[in-house]
Amino acid sequence: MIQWYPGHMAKAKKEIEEKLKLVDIVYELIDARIPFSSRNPMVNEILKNKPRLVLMTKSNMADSNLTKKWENFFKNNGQNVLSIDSTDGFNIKKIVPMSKELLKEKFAKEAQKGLKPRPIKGMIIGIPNVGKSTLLNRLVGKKVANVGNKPGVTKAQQWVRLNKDLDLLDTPGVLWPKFEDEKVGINLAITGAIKDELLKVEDLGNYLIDFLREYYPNEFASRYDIDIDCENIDLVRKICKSRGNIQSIEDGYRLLIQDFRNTRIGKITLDRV
Ligand SMILES: Nc1nc2c(ncn2[C@@H]2O[C@H](COP(=O)(O)OP(=O)(O)O)[C@@H](O)[C@H]2O)c(=O)[nH]1
Ligand SMILES: [Mg+2]
Repeated sequence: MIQWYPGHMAKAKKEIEEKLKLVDIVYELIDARIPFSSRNPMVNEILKNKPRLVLMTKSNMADSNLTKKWENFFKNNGQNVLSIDSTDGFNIKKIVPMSKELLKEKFAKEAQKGLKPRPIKGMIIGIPNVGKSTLLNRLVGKKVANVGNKPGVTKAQQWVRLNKDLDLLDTPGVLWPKFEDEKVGINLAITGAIKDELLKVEDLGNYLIDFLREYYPNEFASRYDIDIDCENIDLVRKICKSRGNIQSIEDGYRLLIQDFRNTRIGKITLDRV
């Protein structure tokens, strides 16, 4: 499995801590399909008391019942949460009003001191592939991410002005995923958050089959029009057969995972509350 060495972790942590000083609020992105597995275990330690809005991305790919349960779970733990989708724009317009509400007191105090009204300063953080760049681009309404990487473009453009209400740091903070828990690693690989080459496709596929059979039997059976009540290997054979052109069992597993990633099986959440 890909590894974050202690040195990398320390560096990523330090980079985010440096940027934290510059912002009023942090947008912590987690994937609505894996709200537990896509959360960095040290995020609380890094963010401390910084105002935070948890954004569950890719919610149009997740099971809406589970998304509601996860929202309630976070709220019950005293966290501010909003499920969004950066591809179809779902709930994106709520981000600024919710941020204003969260920072009401801070801004009221500044006004009392006679300071001029100013935009909120925010930053986006999250593990790779959770949707940081897509959200930034969506909020700005054009491609801005990675502007600093092009030759000839200086890093001067540190802030992106979204509107009169919100400025965002143009480079999101990248957090590392957690690897201690095997199940978490599998969930990250199935959703495509980490490279799956280092995990056996059979292991991922068998995990997914068992999960779908237990929690989404109808969606699973109807996707391939098969009876799913059999050994996994036979089930994969049936999947291969349902698609005439699939030769090897391994390719059958691969197809299944690909179908999951493209939401062809259904809107599925892998982390239960
Ligand atoms: N359906 C859906 N896909 C998303 C969403 N946000 C990001 N993606 C997709 O997830 C992949 C990774 O997104 P990206 O923004 O590059 O992730 P980053 O590594 O955190 O910057 C891309 O294929 C995006 O199109 C979302 O809200 N909904
Ligand atoms: Mg990115």
